[in-house]
Amino acid sequence: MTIFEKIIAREIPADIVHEDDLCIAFRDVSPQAPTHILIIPKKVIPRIGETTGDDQSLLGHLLLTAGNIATDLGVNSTDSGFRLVINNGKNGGESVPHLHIHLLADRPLEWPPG
Ligand code: DGP
Repeated sequence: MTIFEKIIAREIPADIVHEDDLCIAFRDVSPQAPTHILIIPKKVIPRIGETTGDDQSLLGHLLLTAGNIATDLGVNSTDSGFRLVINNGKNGGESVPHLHIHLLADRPLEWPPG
């Protein structure tokens, strides 16, 4: 069981900002920006590269939820803005093998990423 499954099961604490039937979102324990939220499906999926057509609506839900959270947190404007990131595998920087979308905001973010 990954650390994220334990957060879903409330076996370890997290600063949860959203929860619904399909997903949960909480603040990253090691924030890389003043606002750093992780949006994760409750379904156990290791990474985006292992999703299938069966996950189409779930993936759409995760993205819509990320946008809604950005709105709730006041960063969904062209003046402020935010970035969504999905790390996949070793070169992608994945460290927790449970699909998650990073939502980063409240500082200027460089491009290209490091
Ligand atoms: P990634 O490197 O893309 O797999 O991102 C994993 C993120 O998960 C990383 O930014 C740190 C975060 N993280 C790891 N363990 C915990 C935890 O126990 N609680 C919370 N809130 N975040 C965690």
